Amino acid sequence: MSTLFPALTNPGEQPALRFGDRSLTYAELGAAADALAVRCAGSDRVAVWATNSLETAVAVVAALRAGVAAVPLNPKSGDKELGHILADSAPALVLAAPGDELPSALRHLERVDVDVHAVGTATDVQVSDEDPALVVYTSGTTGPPKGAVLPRRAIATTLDALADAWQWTGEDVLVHGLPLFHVHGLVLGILGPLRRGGSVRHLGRFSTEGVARELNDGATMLFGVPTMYHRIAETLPDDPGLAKSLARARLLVSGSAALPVHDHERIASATGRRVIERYGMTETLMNTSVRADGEPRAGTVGVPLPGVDLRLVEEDGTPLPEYDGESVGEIQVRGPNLFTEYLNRPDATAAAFTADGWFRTGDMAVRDPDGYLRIVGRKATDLIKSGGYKIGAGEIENALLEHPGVREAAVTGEPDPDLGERIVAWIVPADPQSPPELAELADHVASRLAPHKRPRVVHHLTALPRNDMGKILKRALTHD
Ligand code: MCA
Ligand code: AMP
Repeated sequence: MSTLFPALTNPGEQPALRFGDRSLTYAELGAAADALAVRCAGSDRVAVWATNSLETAVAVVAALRAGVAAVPLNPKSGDKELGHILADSAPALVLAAPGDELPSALRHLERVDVDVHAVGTATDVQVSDEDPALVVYTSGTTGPPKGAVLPRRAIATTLDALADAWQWTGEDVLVHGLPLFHVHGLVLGILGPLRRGGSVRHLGRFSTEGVARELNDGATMLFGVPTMYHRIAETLPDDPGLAKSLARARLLVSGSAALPVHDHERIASATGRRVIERYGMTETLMNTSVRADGEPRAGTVGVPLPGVDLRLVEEDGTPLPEYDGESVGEIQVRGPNLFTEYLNRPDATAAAFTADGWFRTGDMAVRDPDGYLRIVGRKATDLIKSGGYKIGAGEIENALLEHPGVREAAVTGEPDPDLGERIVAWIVPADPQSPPELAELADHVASRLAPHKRPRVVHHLTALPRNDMGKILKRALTHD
């Protein structure tokens, strides 16, 4: 396959990456990645301690240059989540920034410090399009997260399709503050600019001030989850400077969850600019987008990207022919943007596809007469999207049940203006006289799984509503 990063073939002094006051040119990135690639070579997989740093970007590029799959780890993962990911993905090494303290779950692994100023030379590595590039862990409705194996082909294809849809070139300068252990922040937000030969400025952590500063200083594109655009919309009335800087951007892109129409409209009326949405999934990378040369219509995720086959199907799998803005079906996709498998989970991989090779997204949508897709819901009620993170109710329920004060637990999502949905825990305490409180349960889940999976609300009940078969009736869980 041709290289994933043409700009690293004969790299020059143009900027590639900037995190705060630290930056690398393409020449520096190539040299550092090549030095590190030698250490990765020959492994199947390497873990990357994916802090929001230059080191993470260099580590992932190095693994890709070595033809080795990178497994990005959320540095806030708790013991249980980390233990699962390490046992499942069995990385040969962990790549981390010098000085970063790693938790004990990682201490059995050989650690290689990422030196962003090292100087190596490219070695000849045989790689094919189908070789795994990344293994990204993603939550399901039950059980621990599954590792989606993303081949090099999928990454190249999705980024080139987005380049077509967004007129994305090496002239673009992207700003974002997304985490680097998921597809949005890593594949779109770091590998995207590098494939185009452009540059990215990462904010370290999202802030409206950081966005305004970079857009005023030459950044052309902003990527964010809806929570970030919601915070921008909330800030705009008191911050005319923010409106001016957003008006300068060539493209404002939202994804990972639905951006409410109210936030779309508030941003458009304050800045004169419309946010465009694209729709993707860890397993499929990007499927649809509003195009830069198309009509930016609030509440839609646009049209299928080049190379993506997309259909809506009824419950029984019959394709829906309608483009009427009303008929709801499950989105199924096919194309070179798809993952190959869930690592070590042939059962889950098989269940995710139809017999004729379509991937079942679980997202429900309608199609407008001109092909624009509108997502209207999700098949599984046990999947929660909070702050753009996908979180499985079952995983949190299992963690809650490991708390000594919890006898029974059920988890649901409820609407939240900032996070989209917030996690709600319904608990039957072991001792009704001293039920475990929210802070304690939140800490318990945060330290086992990850902070974004912690419940934000807890209700104490004397029993969970169940049907005759003993199954919890989540729809009966309402608070009055
Ligand atoms: C709070 N914190 C805690 C606890 N409580 N830590 C430990 N234990 C606790 N009990 C910490 C949190 O870790 C966080 O730290 C800080 O307090 C604030 O917490 P929180 O309110 O949860 O965070 P936030 O600042 O409100 O986060 C909002 C956010 C975030 C920045 C929008 O949700 C985010 O980054 N979302 C992006 C998700 C994403 O990239 N999804 C893409 C996947 P600290 O602030 O230091 O972290 S989807 C995807 O990839 C597909 C392909 C797609 O379509 O894009
Ligand atoms: P993840 O599994 O974390 O990769 O999240 C993928 C899911 O995020 C999809 O299945 C959708 O439910 C949701 N999603 C991503 N982008 C959008 C969007 N623009 N609008 C609505 N939902 C989205």
